[in-house]
Amino acid sequence: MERYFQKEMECADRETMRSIQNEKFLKQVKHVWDNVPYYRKKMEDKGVTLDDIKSIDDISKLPFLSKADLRDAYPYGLLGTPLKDCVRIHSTSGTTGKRVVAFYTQNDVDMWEECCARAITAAGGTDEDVCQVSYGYGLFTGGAGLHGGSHKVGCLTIPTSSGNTDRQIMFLNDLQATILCCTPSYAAYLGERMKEMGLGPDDIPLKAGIFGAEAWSEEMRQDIQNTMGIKAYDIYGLTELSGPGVSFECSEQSGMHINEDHFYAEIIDPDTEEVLPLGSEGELVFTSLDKEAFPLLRYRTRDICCLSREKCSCGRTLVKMMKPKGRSDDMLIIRGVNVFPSQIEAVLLNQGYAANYQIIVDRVNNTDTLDVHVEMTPEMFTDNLGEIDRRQKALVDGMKSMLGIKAKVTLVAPKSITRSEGKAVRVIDNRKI
Ligand code: DLL
Repeated sequence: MERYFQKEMECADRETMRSIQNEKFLKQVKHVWDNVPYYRKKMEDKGVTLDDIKSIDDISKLPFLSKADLRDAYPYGLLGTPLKDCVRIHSTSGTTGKRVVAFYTQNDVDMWEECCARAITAAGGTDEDVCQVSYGYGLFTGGAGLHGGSHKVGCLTIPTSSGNTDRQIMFLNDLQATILCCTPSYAAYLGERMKEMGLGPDDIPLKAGIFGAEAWSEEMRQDIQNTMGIKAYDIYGLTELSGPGVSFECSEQSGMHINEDHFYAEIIDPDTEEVLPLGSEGELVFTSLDKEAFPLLRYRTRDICCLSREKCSCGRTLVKMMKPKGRSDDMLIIRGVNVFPSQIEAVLLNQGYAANYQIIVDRVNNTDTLDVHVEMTPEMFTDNLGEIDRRQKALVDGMKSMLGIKAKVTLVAPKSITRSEGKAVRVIDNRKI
């Protein structure tokens, strides 16, 4: 039987949801107009005033916000409430330029945690469950978000944070955790370590995993599900909007339901900024509908995906977003061809490798080079050069047909590529240096 955390919202009919969105949207725009001079100026520069926004259908009149705006307004420029009403900040892990800092009032934290509670419930979580949160705690939103959600559901929460892998496995075992929350790359690493320790799917009581914060393929899902004997659910979100729980997967595991009573989604063409019809692939843009401290209107996420309103067997009516392929800024352009790391990963997993790889891009004599280092699994490890050559060739061919360009593939020994405890770093692009 499907369980819901807030059924009236998760299963609302279209008309009801649209009217909730409409009402909240008008309030949110007024809140921004009145309290966020940075965005109000952007509206005025575009010749738009509050009078032009009469319903959510007028959303396309509003200007977009980008990460550059958030950096520009750092730290307080987009704050919608007095600082004394805020109770928390979180921050993105941005490696370049200023970090983005997001602010939360207590109501914002409650809304965010409820979104995470919806995700945990959709993964089968109840107050009978033991939920181990192995996302990093701190400025990163993964730990705090799922932790709060787990409390709201009433699970016994184990706040391990990430790292110390053997201790993670000890707690999973000793405290009989039934739900594991971490990045998919860390889940894969935990699975690998369990295997090494002689623990199979039947030795641990885990039943579900809630894995997100980075792009991961269907093949990787299968791999993790088989190794741990669990159902692996995707969860998506970003610090700017709250954190994890902007959208979440249900038992159908075919895309993530967006909590659209809080976040209104649009898909645009990233080059022309034109809004695209339902089902088209493009950049995901979100408008928060009821945030207080850090309201964002038409925020460009850079994530590439598409939306679907196909009926879902779980009974939820919330619009779904398909797995993001990765960010448009993760997309590599190699000799003029668009390449997403997730495409390379799909080729590897299809040929029986684990997701332990590194992509190295460089420019030699004005030509881009693409080198992929792929770790052999212990079972396939060999010093037979003919066999290694055959395997490398099969990967080169697989990548050629997936990407349309030739990559150089080097097979490396098991365990030679550093494992990730949070978001995996898959790409080294030496062209930028
Ligand atoms: O990664 C929040 C989060 C924590 C989501 C835990 C899920 C679980 P940021 O660090 O701000 O926040 O990074 C946000 O990560 O724009 C996407 O590019 C990517 N991302 C997040 N979830 C997914 C996912 C958190 N399920 C950025 N699939 C987003 C693909 C994801 N990409």
